[in-house]
Amino acid sequence: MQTGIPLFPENASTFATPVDTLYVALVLVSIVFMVLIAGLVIGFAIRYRTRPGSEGAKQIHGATSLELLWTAVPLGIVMVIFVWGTKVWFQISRPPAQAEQYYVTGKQWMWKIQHPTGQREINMLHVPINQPIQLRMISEDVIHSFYIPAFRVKRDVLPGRYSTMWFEATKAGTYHLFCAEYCGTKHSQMIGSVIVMEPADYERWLSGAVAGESPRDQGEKLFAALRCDTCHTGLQGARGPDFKGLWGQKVQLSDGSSVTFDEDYVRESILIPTAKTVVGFQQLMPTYAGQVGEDQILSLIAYLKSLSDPAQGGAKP
Ligand SMILES: [Cu+2]
Repeated sequence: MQTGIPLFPENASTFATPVDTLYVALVLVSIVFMVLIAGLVIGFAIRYRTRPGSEGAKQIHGATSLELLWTAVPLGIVMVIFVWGTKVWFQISRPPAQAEQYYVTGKQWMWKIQHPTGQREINMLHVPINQPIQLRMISEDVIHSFYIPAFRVKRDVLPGRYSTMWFEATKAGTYHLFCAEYCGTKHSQMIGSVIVMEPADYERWLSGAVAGESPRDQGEKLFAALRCDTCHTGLQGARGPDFKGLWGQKVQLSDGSSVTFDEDYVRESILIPTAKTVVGFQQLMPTYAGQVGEDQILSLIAYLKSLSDPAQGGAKP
């Protein structure tokens, strides 16, 4: 565990080096120009100060080559920063396909986390080293922000909308987890630890943790318990759409528009079923707002997603 406030956080993910290199480059460019400009201001003030017998300044109007120079050079510098920054940004924003999906629910004032295999923890996140991890995050109340300085990742966690973030830890150890968005009285206590472990240690930890059902299996049970399956039977003539093979597909709506069948659409349809009705179906579904929490919605999503994953017994999209 780190103590005190280090000048730089530890370098513990694949993002740390690219982010730090860009940051240091920006600081160096700023220092070079600060020294250059301040030096010239002070130097010229001394060199060209008014002295007895001096004639005063001679004004010059227009100097095309000089103007071209001081336009082109800064333009070149900011374009390099732009392209460089964009490359790093893309790297941080695009999770690899093999990333493992973890779920994070933020609430005043704690982080609730669920592993792909079902284990849950609060204010702690155990992850294996050298494995891309994707977090799907939502808040139960106000805006929070999931921040792991040692990994150089930070992302807002919003009520009513999923946000995602990914990282790959490169160094075993325990790192700070902060909420980086002021979220009320005990915001400063909304802290925790990310524990990066060797794969074998992680497996041992998983088997020692209170094993729960996987989000998918919980979702399947919930799907039956909430009686979703009475309308979404998957049979011809059912009152609700069949979900098999639907994940990630475009769905035609009754108003003529279409929507992608994804996390946000499923969540909205559970809470506000009348918002976007699939073409050919009547608006019969009641709202489940107040009956299901964000954790349960995430489980339902994991289940519906599995219906389009042949590896989990689902149909091919
Ligand atoms: Cu918070």
